Amino acid sequence: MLTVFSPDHIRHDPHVEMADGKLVPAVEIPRRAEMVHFAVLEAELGEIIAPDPLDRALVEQVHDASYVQFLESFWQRWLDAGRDPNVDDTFPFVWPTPGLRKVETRHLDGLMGRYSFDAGTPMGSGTWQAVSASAATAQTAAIKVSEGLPHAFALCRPPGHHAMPDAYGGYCFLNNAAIAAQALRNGGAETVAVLDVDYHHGNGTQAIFYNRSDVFFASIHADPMDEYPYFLGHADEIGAGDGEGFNLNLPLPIGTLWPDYANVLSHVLAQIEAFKPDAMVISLGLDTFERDPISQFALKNDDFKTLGAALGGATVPTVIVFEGGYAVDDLAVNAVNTLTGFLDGHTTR
Ligand code: Q9C
Ligand code: ZN
Repeated sequence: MLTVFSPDHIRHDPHVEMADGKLVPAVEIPRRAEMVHFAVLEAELGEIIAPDPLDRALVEQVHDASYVQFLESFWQRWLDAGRDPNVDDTFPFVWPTPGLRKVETRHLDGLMGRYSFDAGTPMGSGTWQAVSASAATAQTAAIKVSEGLPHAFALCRPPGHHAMPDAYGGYCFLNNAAIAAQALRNGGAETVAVLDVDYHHGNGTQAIFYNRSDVFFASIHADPMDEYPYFLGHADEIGAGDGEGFNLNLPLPIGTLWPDYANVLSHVLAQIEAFKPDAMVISLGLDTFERDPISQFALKNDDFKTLGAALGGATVPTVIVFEGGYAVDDLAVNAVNTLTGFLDGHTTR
């Protein structure tokens, strides 16, 4: 399997994050991607290439141009405002919730709130370099699949599935999976299915495609009644307008083990098959693992082989996009288990 990877991810290097009501050590750290990169090399999964430059027009098919401009200009604005250049972790603290106005303020604290939805996502000096390389990674993998490869692995960091059309959050800035899905559409796929198996609901991907019937979004995740992102990902969200019936959420309880997960997964895969997509994107979060430090499902190392094989059974050209997963020392084995399981299971029709 082709892997796309950029070393530029290390430019996003947060040290602390806001969680449990206080600053704690950051979990979305460079070593995550380094571990998976090393594992892919060592397992000899195939060629590893660097991404092509990011196509801004593609990004603006799934994000607002003003939001992308905010991300790109953030650090220069920070410096221009005379703020501490040695801080790696900046956080918003005020948001235009309903009743307030989404004003494009002169003040950076207003702008950060305007373009975010949580305080749990640090930004720093190199965040844009890493974010744009991560999005380019998804774009390149999708184009390779459009050009005829049966599958490709986009080793993205930072992750993307929480990123909204105009807001960052959940460690995500640009929605890599949405960019991959849109690139597959542009490359000739009439219909694309996005299957999100990260522990957390992919609120950003859902929001981006909620009114569209050409991209079917399905997600298996911890019940947002009990888990981040709380305010999206509930089972009654089925899509709207043209997109009604093209969004499927399967929330599962805290503590879910592989057998229950597997049952729901086969149901979702049957729904996706009924949709008859021309191509598929998998948002691959490895935070369903039993020892993930911020998550509460209980998949074991070997379960990821079975997960991969089930995903590979879908028989359509597939882009696998790396999302969450914070048990850093187990990311290597869990990633390779999923990818090799996928390869064992995959045949293109
Ligand atoms: N106490 C992804 O997996 N905050 N994002 C968790 C833990 C947000 C996870 C707080 C978690 C976001 C891509
Ligand atoms: Zn996650």
